[in-house]
Amino acid sequence: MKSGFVVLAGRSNVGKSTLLNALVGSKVAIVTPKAQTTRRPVRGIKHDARGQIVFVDTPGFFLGKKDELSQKLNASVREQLEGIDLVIYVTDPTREPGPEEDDIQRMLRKLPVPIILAINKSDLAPDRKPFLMNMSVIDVGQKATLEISALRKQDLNTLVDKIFELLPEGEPFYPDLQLTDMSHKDWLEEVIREKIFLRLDEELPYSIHVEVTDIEERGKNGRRISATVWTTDERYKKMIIGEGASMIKQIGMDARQEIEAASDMKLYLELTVKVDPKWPQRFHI
Ligand SMILES: Nc1nc2c(ncn2[C@@H]2O[C@H](COP(=O)(O)OP(=O)(O)OP(=O)(O)O)[C@@H](O)[C@H]2O)c(=O)[nH]1
Ligand SMILES: [Mg+2]
Repeated sequence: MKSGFVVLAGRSNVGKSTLLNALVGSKVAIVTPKAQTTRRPVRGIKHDARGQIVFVDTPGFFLGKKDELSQKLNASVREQLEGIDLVIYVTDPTREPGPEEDDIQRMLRKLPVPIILAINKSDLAPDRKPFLMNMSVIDVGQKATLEISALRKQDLNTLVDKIFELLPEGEPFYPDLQLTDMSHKDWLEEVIREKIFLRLDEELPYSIHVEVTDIEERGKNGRRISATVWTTDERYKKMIIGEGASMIKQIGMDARQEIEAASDMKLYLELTVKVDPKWPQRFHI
């Protein structure tokens, strides 16, 4: 049997979390079209007759901002690259490779483990991928270069075959049915944060953090969840709540729908928006 830790690394928005979910076969990580969606190094476990792969999703490497959260996210990527067995370097041919790509490549070249370069979004038409050529000449000493589509689940079998080829022999790390290492509370916070990211415009999501404060069982099939949505500015708080609380209601409905569908329970979700300019300092990954 084979087993090992495989880190998904790459800049923001290339599709690392989409790929994690596709490889595990279940929605473990949240996905949005906005940069810096992933904040925690979520693990997703793939069980296979050949062995077990523990995929580690990382935050997108991001150089544009010098704020505290971005620094922590970048530090987390570096940390996750230690003590692992393999890296999948995910790239996106729709966007021009910037300084982030150079930085990631410098980091990867120093690693003592095999690398697979996965050029994602192969489902898109050629005119949507003007930087495909730039991606296909990347050389970080990788063992293989593959074009895949995480969204359409194309060529993922080839990717998994290659991973098993390169993984060391070993015993499984997690029991058979476990698909993630995330706690239920963390998962709830992530789902709520995803819904906020999807509803709100542009920069606002980055100033938001969700904290589940209470989970209370209500009878046999009911549950009441209280969560605080932290933001850094009074102005943002107004936007999250919306006219006549319309935005926060909508976000609550979106989140409730997904959580109910996943847990088969009736849910009462109570969201409170609070301001704390210092939450990024309190944030632990
Ligand atoms: N067309 C296409 N879109 C994709 C594919 N994979 C991901 N996407 C889209 O790309 C966007 C970003 O996807 P994520 O999976 O959140 O990207 P990420 O790399 O995890 O981003 P961060 O967590 O911010 O670092 C979403 O809108 C996805 O739907 C793909 O194979 N094809
Ligand atoms: Mg992500």
